[in-house]
Formats: sequence, structure tokens, C-alpha cells
Amino acid sequence: MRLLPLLLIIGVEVCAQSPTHPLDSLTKTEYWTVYDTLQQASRITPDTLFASILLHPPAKASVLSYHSGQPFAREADVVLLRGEKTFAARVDIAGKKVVSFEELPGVQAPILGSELFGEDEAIKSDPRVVEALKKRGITDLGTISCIVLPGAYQSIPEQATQRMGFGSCAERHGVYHSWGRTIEGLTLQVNMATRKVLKVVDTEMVPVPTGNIDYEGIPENPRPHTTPISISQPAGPSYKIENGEISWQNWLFRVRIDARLGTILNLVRFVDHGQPRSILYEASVSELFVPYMDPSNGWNNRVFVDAGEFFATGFLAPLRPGLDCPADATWFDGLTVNENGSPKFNSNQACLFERDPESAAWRHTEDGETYGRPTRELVLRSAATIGNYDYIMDWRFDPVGGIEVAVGATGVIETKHMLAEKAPDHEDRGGPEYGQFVGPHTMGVNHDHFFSFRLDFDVDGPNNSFMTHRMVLQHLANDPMRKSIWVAQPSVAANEKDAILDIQLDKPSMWMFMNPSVKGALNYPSAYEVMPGATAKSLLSPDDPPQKVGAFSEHQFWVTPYNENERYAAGTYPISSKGTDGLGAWTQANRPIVNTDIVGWYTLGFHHITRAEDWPIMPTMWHSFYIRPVHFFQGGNPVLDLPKSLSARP
Ligand SMILES: [Cu+2]
Repeated sequence: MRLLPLLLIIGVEVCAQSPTHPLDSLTKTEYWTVYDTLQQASRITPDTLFASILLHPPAKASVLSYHSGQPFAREADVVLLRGEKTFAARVDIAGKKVVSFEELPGVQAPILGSELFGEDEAIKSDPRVVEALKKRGITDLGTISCIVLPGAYQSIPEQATQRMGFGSCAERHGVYHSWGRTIEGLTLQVNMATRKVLKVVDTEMVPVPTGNIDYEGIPENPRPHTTPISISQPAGPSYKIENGEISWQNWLFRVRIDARLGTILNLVRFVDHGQPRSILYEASVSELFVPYMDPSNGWNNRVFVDAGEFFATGFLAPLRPGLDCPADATWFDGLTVNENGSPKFNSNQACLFERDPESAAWRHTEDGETYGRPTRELVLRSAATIGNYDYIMDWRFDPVGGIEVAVGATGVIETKHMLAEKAPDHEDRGGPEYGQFVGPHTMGVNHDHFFSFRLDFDVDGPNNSFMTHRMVLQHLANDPMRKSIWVAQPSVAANEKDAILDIQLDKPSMWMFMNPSVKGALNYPSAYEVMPGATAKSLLSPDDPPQKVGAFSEHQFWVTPYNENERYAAGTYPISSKGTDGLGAWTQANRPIVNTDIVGWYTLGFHHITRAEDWPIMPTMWHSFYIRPVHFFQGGNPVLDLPKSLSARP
């Protein structure tokens, strides 16, 4: 048992009345000020819906020069939906003024919950749908639920002028939820603003599978000989949270909860010889891109740009103590906006806890004696649930100055329903396959998951350069012992296109953000490396409309000059994007990136050919990458002096 620390009782005042720092999350009072300011400026009509209220990030220079107690500006970015029209507003919260308000022609706001689920009645009262269901033997529409999903790219002409959604229905009779019960071959094109079904596409009749999908009801089955395990931290955690700043070991950083991006880390620093040294100004996920790989009706529109398309309802899902995080973790609550403009309280949006990875920070055995020091980790965790999928997202800090960034994918895979009960015999499987059978008449469709992480490195200050160490073959013509070695070739990327990188095993390189003005005792510039983990690149053709929107997935790494308007890797409004906003478009300018404020973008991705084990709910599968110092600590290994016992407190 862990003792409950005081922090659990206090909680973390993300939703406090007044912000204490320019990078704090918007407070409840500030949400209401935004609402009242727009209302008093007559910008809210009875048919206005709020798609989002986000903190407008304060100017970086003002944050870097901020001292505790100083007054600071607070602004909010607001997206409103009125019928089919999208409006963007900027509100000065302290001044209670509308700074800007404009209609965005041709732009679609993110989809709202009332649109996702609110078309059910309109769809089920359409005679064409009633007929199509009757054809399938379904006359009781009470157990049928229909939803619409956004199209993440423009695939039909109506999307240019109308707020279109792609609809489908599911038969929920006898089960708790509708995943795995979709009525195959029946799809709808719906104007979400007018609630009109524009088109019904009915291509094939496939019975709804009846296999068990209720993972909730599976009885517990304790594994034999499983004994109790306990983790104890009797003196409470060894991190502190003061005025919104988290300190642990030598780390310092801030966290805020953002409706679109989830947890955002700010001002990540490491105290070295008593001095905080800057590493990252800001770090967060920036966008997701999930294209499915089946050309049939109802599947060729399934391409999701999850953060930007769905964020009206909030990106994060509540974490459950004892499941997602230790019960005595520190919990961060957050706010999103209801469609009527009022703030919505969301509990347990992130958690913070220490853990023992049961491994050594370093070790060595010499003369039969083993030396070493145990390490520990500080984990900041959140989980996004976007429709069927859940993504657990970790920022894992270690005492060595490293951060492992990890994504665990779980949740329910999307399935297509088949006339065939199971796969053909192995010897008959020669042709292209769009998925794998995961249950009777149930096929998990092939798809990808891509995440773009935005990493605004400020290594020892904002002005950084991006350096690679390429490892290249060197032939040794006259060496009696060897014919070849590899050598490291350092080079600094001059412009953005020099820093668009892919992992190539035969052309390895180290990717580093370095400060050319800060050199240590060994005369190397202070640097931080981004070490890729297992990842993937998109195989879609670059001229495929979805790929134009999710262009960030074409490469593993990008570097851009800092621009406060470039925050979302697939653009600010992906639903109506034609690929003219986002990393692929920005980097065409090939801007200089030497000794200036630069931002790195890491693509974490994986292709997903499903398996029986992924059904009816997928075991968590982790992918990660690692950020670590390189010549940042030129006095040597910074953890030689770690305590020999893990229980020792710093
Ligand atoms: Cu998947």
C-alpha cells in the first residue's frame, strides 16, 4: 500500500480561478470572460455553437522574460460554428475585448458531438434508409444507432460548400456498444448543418456478425499462483508542484491541459550545478493521421486526422486510478468548452507518478564485484480516446537528462463485416488483402497510425541549430588489419529541406539540436538528441488527397523555424484542408534554420495489420522515442553520484 500523499488531497488546481503564469491553462473564470465578452460584443447568436476555446499561446519572448508576480496578457482563440459558417475570434481576456472576429470562408470547424451523434433521427427517418434496413430484415429501428464522421479530406464536391459527414448505422441489439456491429454496405452522405441526408449508397448486404464483443462482461480469471505485489512510497512522492511548476530530481517543467493537444509541456529545464538550463520551450503531440486501406463503400472515406477533427469534445479521456496510474498519483483536471460556450469540467485528464523501472542507471562488474546505481522515472501520463481507439501517452523523465516519449495504442479496432465466416485456406491466399479475420465474419481492416510530436527545443536558449552526425563508410586502402571502418560526419542543416529526415539503416545518423553559442569544457556545442524508435512512414501516394493533409507522415523528422502560427502538423482546420496548411506545405519555403529559434517534429507511426489477438479489444501496444543530452553535461556522466539505494530521497 502506498500512503496517500498530501498532493492527492489537494489535487492540482488546473481549474483555479486566476492563472499564476502566462502558460497556465485557461481557468473557469477566463472561459466565462471569453463567453461574456463575445456575448456583449453581440458575436453570439441563438444558433451559434462553440467548437473550441483555447489559450492563445503568449508571445514566447514575453514568457521567457516573465518574472513571478508580474502582470501578463491572456488571450483566447475561439472557433464558432453558425450553420455552415465557421468563425475565428481572438479575445483579450484581461481587457475583455474582442481583438478579432472573422468568418473563414471554405473552412470547416472541427466536428461537434451534436453533429457526430445528432444525425441519428434524420438518418433513420429517411425513407431510403428505412428501405435499405428493411431489405436487411431490420424493422425495429430503436436498436439501430447512426452516426456521422468527418471526411478528413475533400473527396466529394459537396464538401467544398457544405458541412458534410459520412454516416453509417449499427445494430446494437443484445450488446453494450456498437463497435463490431456496423451495417456493412450502407453509407450515407449527410449535411450536418441542415441535417439532410443527401445521398444513400447501398452496395452490398452482409449480415451483422453475432460474435461476442462485450469485453466488459468477461468474467475475471485469476492466473494460477499469482501472488500479491505491492509498491510502497511511504514518505510520499519526491516530486513537488509549486505554482504550477513540477520539480523532480533536477528536472523542472510546467504542464497544461489543452482541449486539442492534450498535455502540453512547457519550460522543460534541468538544474545543472544549481543553474536551470533550458532544454524544451514546449513539447506536445501535434496531430494524428489514421488512414484505412480498403477501397470499398464505407471504407474509402475512413481517414482520420484525430486531434484537429474531433477536438471540440476534448482530446483526453479520464484516467482511472489503479488502471491507468497508481491510485496515489497526482491528478490533473482540465476544462473544455460545451457547445453552448460554457466551460466543461473534466477530471483526471493527466496523472503524475514516480516508478521504479527495476534497472540500473549504470552498472559494471569488475574483479567479481558489481557496482552501480539504481534509477527511477517520473511519468506524466494521459490517455486520448478518439472514437474506437485509445492512446496512452507518456512523458517519462529519467535522472540522466533523458525523456522517453511513448504512445500505447489500445481500444477497439475498426472491423468490416464479411459474407465469409473465416479466411480462405492458406494456400488460396495469394491476392492483395485489405485486412485479417479477427472473429467470425469480422475483418480488421488494414490501417496506419501516425502521431506528429512538436518539440520546440531551446537547448541553453532559443537560438539553436540542427546538426546531424552521419555515419559513413571509409575504405582503408593500406591498413594491414582492416579494409573498412565508419566515420562520423557532422553537418549543420542550413534550410528546412536539409532537415527532412527518414530512418535508413544503411545511412544512419544522429539527430541533434545544438546551441552553437554554448560550448563546454570539451569545446563541443551543448546539444540534445532525438533518438527514433520503431516507427513507420506513410506508403500512400503523395498526390492522394488524404496524404496531402497528413503529409507529415511521409517523413520521420522535420525541422522548421519557430512560427507561432505553426502548431498543428496537418494544419489548423484539417477537415477542409487540401494540404495547403501543415508541415508538407510550410517546409516548401525552405526557410533558414541555422542559429535561430527552431522546432523539431517527430513522426511516430506504425502500420497495423490486425490479428485475432486484437479482438474484441486490442492489447496495449507501445511505441516510443527518446530525447537525451549529448555534450550537454561536459563534466561527464551526470548520475555518478546517484544514491546507491533506490529508497534514498534526494
Ligand atoms: Cu490500429
